[in-house]
Amino acid sequence: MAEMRFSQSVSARLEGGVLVVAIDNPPVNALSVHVRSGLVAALDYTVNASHIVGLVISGAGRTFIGGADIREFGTPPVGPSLPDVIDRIEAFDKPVICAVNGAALGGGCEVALACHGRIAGETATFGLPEVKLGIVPGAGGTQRLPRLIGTIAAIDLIGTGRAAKADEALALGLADAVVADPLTAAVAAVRDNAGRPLRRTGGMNVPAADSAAIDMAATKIIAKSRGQSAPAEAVRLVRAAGSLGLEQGLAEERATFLHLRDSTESAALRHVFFAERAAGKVETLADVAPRRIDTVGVVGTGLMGSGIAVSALTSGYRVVALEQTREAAASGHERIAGLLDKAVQSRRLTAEARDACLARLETTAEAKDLATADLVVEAVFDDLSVKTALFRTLDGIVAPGAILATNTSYLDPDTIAAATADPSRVVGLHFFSPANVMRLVEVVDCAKTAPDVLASALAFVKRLGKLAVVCGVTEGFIGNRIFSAYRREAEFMLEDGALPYQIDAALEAYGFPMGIFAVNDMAGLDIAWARRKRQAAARDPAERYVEIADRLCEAGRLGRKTGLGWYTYANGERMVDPVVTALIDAARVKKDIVPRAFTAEEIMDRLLMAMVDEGKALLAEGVATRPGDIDLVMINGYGFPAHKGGPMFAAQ
Ligand code: 3H9
Repeated sequence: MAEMRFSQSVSARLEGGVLVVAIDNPPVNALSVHVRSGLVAALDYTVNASHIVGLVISGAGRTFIGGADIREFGTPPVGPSLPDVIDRIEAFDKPVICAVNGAALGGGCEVALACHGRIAGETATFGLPEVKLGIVPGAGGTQRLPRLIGTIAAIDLIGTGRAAKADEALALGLADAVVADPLTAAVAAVRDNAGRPLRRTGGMNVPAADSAAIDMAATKIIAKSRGQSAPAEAVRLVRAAGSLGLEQGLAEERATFLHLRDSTESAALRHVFFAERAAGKVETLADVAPRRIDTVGVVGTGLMGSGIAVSALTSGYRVVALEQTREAAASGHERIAGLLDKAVQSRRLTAEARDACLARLETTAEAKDLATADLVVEAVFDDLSVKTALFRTLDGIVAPGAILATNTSYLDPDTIAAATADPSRVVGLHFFSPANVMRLVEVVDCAKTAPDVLASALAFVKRLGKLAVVCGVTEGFIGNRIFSAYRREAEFMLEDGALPYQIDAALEAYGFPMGIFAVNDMAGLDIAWARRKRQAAARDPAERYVEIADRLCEAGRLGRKTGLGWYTYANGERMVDPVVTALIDAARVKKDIVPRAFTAEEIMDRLLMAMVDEGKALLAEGVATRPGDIDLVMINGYGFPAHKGGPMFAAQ
């Protein structure tokens, strides 16, 4: 039978008395207004058609339904609303079964929950990721999911926003079956259920659970929420499902959803969502094909190099890791294998996947073994002469089409590129440590980087599952330049009257996992000290310079590794140290500064302004492309709380 069309994004065909509805709203089949109206039209059509026994809902392409259309948030509501569509599905007299071919997220999962059965394909995923957008599910998710899978499992899924793969969904009772061809199975399920009493999730009771275990699950979510409202609200609503009736629970959920949708927290997280999708997109590269990368060379297998090697291995690349001696290569192999073992222990990797990774790994002390690499990433000591010498050598070894990437944090990649005969093949890949864990990579578009080399670097980072932010050449790139500016401001406040613990407390209350002085202690104070000593001769004597960090280092206080830094450390705890307070006092006296009191608000205002001013400078210089890119770097590399949207967003 010919295709029927219910709206611009919803069509259907009849298959033996079953109306097979397809949602086709690229890119992710979001529940935009014409999808909602199309679903209602399909239900209306079916209700009056005696020859149709029921419906299957499916999604075209790789996704089932990616959720509500986030772009519609903030625009005037247009009916039918999603909760109304979903209530209609659940109450429908004929069976409605969904064929979940891919991701069923947010509103998409809520549509699935309201169906009378859920057949999953092998690549299906189910999740309610609303908390990641600063909201709670708003179309029944917090009320129907606990009825189907129990309160504790629902708190975990909704409170974290994580998605469950098909097998887990089956084990939880969220999917009824996992099959290779969900559409055919769903059509059969509609026929089986026709004329029988239907299983309506909203009509079920929430299974009883131990209240201490519920408390524990809730506490775990709230402890991780770093001051965000949505996770706690989601947990409250899921728990309420056990005591409130469906109607009252849905009303409570709707009110909370609408309130949070209009919050700054949600606006910030939506900004982050869209900034992430925009990052790494370079207009001029739209028609540029990336080069093929199968084998990745990694030079240096220290903390950074081994992390990069692990990332590449777990993403399916073959890796050749180079060290200076055979002994160092053997320890590098051990370090990489150790990281893979840890991933197996924490269940991020299966034992088989680890073995496959190790089979793709070669460690060597012979530079010529890098000849087969399509991309070489260096992670050696951050010294210009070391790096230029290395690039000169690599240039003579790798194939003409191979790409050379530097992981420098502060050196000028153009100078490094100039050591090669073909600087167009050089790009910066600034990973953050530990590279197998941290998502962010600053992709540095050097003066002579060829467009297809940049496109290849972006494709490589994407395949690693990481977040690429493109930036131009400047000392410290986006992140370290902003970090330096805000550290400078923190040190000015130190001299003017604030103490390290006060500044750290203000940052931590704002949502940073750790204040700047505690972070410096963790990273070690000696690297920045060495850089300051190198730069001393070039420093403008009229520029304000705070010497306190130098005095700390001279006193052997190099951070956590020495047990002493901006704080004293004992048994893993940081404590205010009167010796540091005395050093700070002495620095003030030396400059005739009379200390004054700072409020947490003033501290945060000044730190934010320092970040924003530097961010604006980076945009003006063309180093950063969009304010959102700067926000992503600070969120993913420097602990800026995502629910505040990053410094550029927060400053608006
Ligand atoms: C919700 O459902 C609330 C309800 O409870 C209650 C309502 C009453 N809307 O990520 P990608 C765009 S809240 C609009 O690169 P992938 C995205 O911007 C929602 N647009 O693809 C990008 O656009 P562009 C809960 C969306 O294949 C393009 O699609 N749902 C939406 O790597 C491709 O995106 C979520 O939070 C959307 N919902 O991953 C799920 N989603 O090409 C959010 C994506 O112009 N989405 N776009 O840059 C995802 O997690 C991933 O997009 C997904 C596909 C896994 C689906």
